[in-house]
This record gives sequence, structure tokens and C-alpha cells, in this order.
Amino acid sequence: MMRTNLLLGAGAVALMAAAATPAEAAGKLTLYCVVDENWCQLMTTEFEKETGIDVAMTRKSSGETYAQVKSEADNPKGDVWWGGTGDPHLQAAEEGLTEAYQSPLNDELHDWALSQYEASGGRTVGIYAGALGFGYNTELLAEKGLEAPKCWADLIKPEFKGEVQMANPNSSGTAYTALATFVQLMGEDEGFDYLKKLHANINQYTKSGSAPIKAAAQGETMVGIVFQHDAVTMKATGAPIAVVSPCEGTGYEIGSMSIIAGARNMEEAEQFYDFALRADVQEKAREAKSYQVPSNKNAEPPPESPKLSDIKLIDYDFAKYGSSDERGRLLKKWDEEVSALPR
Ligand code: S7P
Repeated sequence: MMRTNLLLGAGAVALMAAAATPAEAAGKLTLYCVVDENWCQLMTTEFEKETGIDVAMTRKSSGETYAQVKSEADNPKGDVWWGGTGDPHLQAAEEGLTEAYQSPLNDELHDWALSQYEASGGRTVGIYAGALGFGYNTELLAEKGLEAPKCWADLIKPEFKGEVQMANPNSSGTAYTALATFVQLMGEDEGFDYLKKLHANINQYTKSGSAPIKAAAQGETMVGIVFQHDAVTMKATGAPIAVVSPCEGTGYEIGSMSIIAGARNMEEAEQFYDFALRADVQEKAREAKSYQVPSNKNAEPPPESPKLSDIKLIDYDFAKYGSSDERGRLLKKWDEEVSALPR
């Protein structure tokens, strides 16, 4: 009897092992995700459903993810860094923190997405684009009887004191894009002069780039400096938010993706990379109320997406502002000359 049970036990173990084989073969992936949490969740679920690969996903801001990838360089824990502004991806590529990979899907991508690939020696690629701007709470504006802001210059007017929120450019790719935009749009001296005046009107520097418009949607701040698509997301949830494309012109991001150098799950990382470049997958962003312009030419941009062709875009120098030296220098200068000032 005992022997029978033992035999049955051994058989059951063998059966269980056989049943476990496909799941084990499907593997696992550690994903560092830098877009809105809802889109991160959707990508994780869709990829798991399609491949059976088990995804461990964490969401952080751009600058934080760059810092994590750098600090883990000797013992990499992540496999794919998906999303977030392109500048820290370029910096990571320059520092050898990410791995070159040529996807068969590259042929389907817009030139602006491939420009990231070429600038980085194949270590990063564009997955979406979006323009910087700001959004404001129309009810708070009416309550205060203020004229609607249309330009960057409006945000430094005394009547907006304490009414403007943006993220900290050290942690946030959105805010670093703002910093680099002002420098390119106005010249470095004038750009920093503007940032100092803006500082006087800022009520809080948040960690995450989209937090200021979420706060505006809740009536906690009047204005949030963010990517325009993030303001559209709040509008789509029914919040009283107006989206502004600043009259002077503005910068933009090429949201990017990279495989982390020394990734433990390289095969799965490449599988995810190809998946994320597919048109049908990029079109799913709309289900998560994410309205960036997709990088695959065959993907239909969501109708809510701010149209880049209607926006006065500067000729953003991604290579320069994504370089290790320039990004490090500007962030240090902002820390020393802007954020240290009293408000
Ligand atoms: O919410 C989407 C988005 O604006 O977030 C990314 C951003 O870099 C991540 O947030 P941080 O500013 O906190 O780094 C953008 O790439 C993306 O469009």
C-alpha cells in the first residue's frame, strides 16, 4: 500500500513536472516601465497573454530608471526599459548600459523613431512621440478671474504665483524636456533666467512628470507643465482641463525603449521589443487613455492625440541634450542656480 502510494506520488510528480514544462519554457521578463501606470499594466497583461512569459513590471520615472539601470550595471536585474523620454535612453546608450538590437520591425518605423536608433548605435529606438506644453484647470482659472495662459511667457506673470506645478528634472524626463526646451528656445542665459522666474511661481516640484496635470485635474494646482498628451488624458477622464500648445513654440520627446546590457532574459527581452514595435500593439495605448503618437507607420494615432503637424515644434537636438555631459551639466546648473533659490 505504502509502495503504491509512493509510486503514485512519483507519477504525480512526473506529471506535474511535465505540466510545468511549457510555463517554464515560456520564461520570464523584468520590465522597467516608464509610461502611465495603466499603459504599463496593459502592456504587461497583453504580452503575458500572448506569450505565456511571466512579466515582473515596475513603474518609475525616466531619471529614476536611468539611475537604477546605472546602479545595477555590475549586476543587471532588469531586462527591458520601455518608455519614458529619449534623452536618458541616449545617455545610457553612450555609457554602454544598454544593448544593441536590430528588430525586424525597424522597417515599419517613422524616421524620427529610427533617428534614436541611429544616434545610439542601435541601443535604443523610438516608440512614440509627444509635444511638451501645459494644461490648466478652467474652473480654478475662472474662480480667480485670470486670463487664459497661451504662452510660456504667461506662466511667469505675477498673477500665476503659486499656481504652477512641474516635475523635478532630475527624476522626470518630462521636466528635463522642459529644461532643455527653454534652453533651446530662448538660448541658455535667457532660458535659465526664465526658469528662475518660473521657480518663483512654482508651488511644488513633483517626482513624476504627469503628476502636475493629475493635480490640476483634482483642483490642487491651476497649471501643470506636462506633455500635451498627458493633459489630454485628464480631459478624457472628464476633468476641467484645457490643453495649451505654447505660442512661442515647444519641444517634444521621442519616447524610447532599450534592452539593458547583460539582461538575464535576453531572448524574452527581444521578444518584448518586437512586440512593442508592432502596429496593433501600439494602437492599444488608446485603451489605456495614452495619447502619444505611435512610432510604427502602420499604427493609427488615437484621434485624441495632439497633432504634431499643428504644433510649433522646435528642432530639438536629441543627440546633444541626451548626451551624458550636457544632461549632467544642465541638471547640475538647475540644482545650483534654480532650485536652490527661495520661493
Ligand atoms: O505619462 C506618459 C509620459 O508622459 O510619461 C513619460 C515620462 O518620461 C515619464 O514620466 P517622467 O516625466 O516622470 O519621467 C513620457 O515619456 C510619456 O509620454
